[in-house]
Amino acid sequence: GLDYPERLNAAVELVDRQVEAGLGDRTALIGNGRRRTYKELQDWTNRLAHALVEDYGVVPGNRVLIRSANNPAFVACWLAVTKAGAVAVNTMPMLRAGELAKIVDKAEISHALCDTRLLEELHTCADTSRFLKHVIGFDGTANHEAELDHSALEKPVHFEAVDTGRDDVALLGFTSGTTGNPKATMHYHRDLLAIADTYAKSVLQVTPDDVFVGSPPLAFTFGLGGLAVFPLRFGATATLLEKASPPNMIELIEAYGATVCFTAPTAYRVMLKAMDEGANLTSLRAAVSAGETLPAPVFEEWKAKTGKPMLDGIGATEMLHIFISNRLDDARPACTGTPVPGYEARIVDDSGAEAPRGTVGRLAVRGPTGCRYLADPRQHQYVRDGWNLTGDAFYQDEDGYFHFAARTDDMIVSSGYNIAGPDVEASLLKHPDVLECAVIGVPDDDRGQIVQAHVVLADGLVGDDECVKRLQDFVKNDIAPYKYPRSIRFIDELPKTATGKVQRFRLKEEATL
Ligand code: 3SK
Repeated sequence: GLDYPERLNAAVELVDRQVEAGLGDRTALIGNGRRRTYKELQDWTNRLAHALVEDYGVVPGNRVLIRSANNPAFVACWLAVTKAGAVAVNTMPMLRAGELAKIVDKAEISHALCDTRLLEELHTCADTSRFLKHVIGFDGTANHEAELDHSALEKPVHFEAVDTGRDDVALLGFTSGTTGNPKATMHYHRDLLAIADTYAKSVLQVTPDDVFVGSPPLAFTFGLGGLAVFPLRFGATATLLEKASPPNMIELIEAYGATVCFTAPTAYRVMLKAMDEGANLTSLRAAVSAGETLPAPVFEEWKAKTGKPMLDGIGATEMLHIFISNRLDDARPACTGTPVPGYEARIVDDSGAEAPRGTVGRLAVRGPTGCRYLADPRQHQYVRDGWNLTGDAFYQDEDGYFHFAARTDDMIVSSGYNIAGPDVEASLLKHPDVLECAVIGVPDDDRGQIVQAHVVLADGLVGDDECVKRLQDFVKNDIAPYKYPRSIRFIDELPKTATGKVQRFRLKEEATL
């Protein structure tokens, strides 16, 4: 159940409990070509925690930034910070000094643990920071246990975890900023367990035999859940990739017989192609797709080629992880599924009243995790009467299943028609010439807005007038003709956040006809 004891430290529950339960010799992490057992991870984490407390003066409540690609050292550092009762702030490796400075200021970061390959930008940020006083390097490539500036190896392997409360903040998750304006969300020790004990337990049905693989950064709560919390909570194995391209994921799936994959639809499309060339992905029993809408053709092709469903789901950094999802034995195309047991969801209109079935409105959700912004006046806009109001427009069908319509800011109003940008994207993606696309509304004197598609063409194709006409005719025949993109621009790649979400706001900023 989710009835956690009042005194609770999430890192203890994720690692020490597995050792106590006799799983110490099982593999917890695979990365940099090496396996680490639960016992090794426990020892490593404890040494790091000693170093944090004794050599760097970390005290409970300190905010500690971690900067690294996905590797075992990242996980060990995160667990050590949590065991020491500090608040982890996990960050993407590609952030620059300016972006890091915003996080450091907002979260009042006192210490930073950083892969030595990524120190430069952090030092630049620390040079002018009034908060960040300790920048501590670790070797993320380590074939030995990562040391904090070489101070952890000599420490004892036993560490008495700080006696945190279940409602103490353990993690600050920064939203990845599809709107360019990041916010910090606070999550408690119990939240970290609740996402595993709801979604991972009842939807993924994780067992100690599972092997996880995936692309989302650990710095994004989607990745932290999928590639650390979920496997560790159930004594399973996480494989970690610093560069999680589809070929690298395929290599791990084949090498370790991975059973659960977390990635985005674009990567699954590439994996589907690779299967035609012989890639063997039969070990996967759950292919989780989130972060972007899953096009129905990708879902269907995956089903046809593997005999297994893709698990589309929606989560949010505010909610920590996935709260609506398809099920392994009940997955429908072009559908996000039903609330994860423990969560409730409904569609509301502008006044906050529940909308009738079939009506597009704002998705509201509540459950064991929820939004608590750190010092942000937008808190009351996001949470009303205990319901978290997401930025997504959905509708609920007659059977109670939830369907994505658009981000609330991706609805396009053109000549009085409401057009959901993702509908047009889904249509364009069915055309073989289109590799990826993003649709936005751009201002138009006659129509208020018109639909503009930004298209990445399949290899070798030329974006000429004929191609524009071909794609427009295709959409007119495929969905209601008023939705067709009156303007099409061809680009080499779509602007994306570090977590793979398309930044439509960037396209809007640049939009000219
Ligand atoms: O859908 C998302 O963007 C998301 C965010 C945080 C955690 C999990 C997910 C799927």
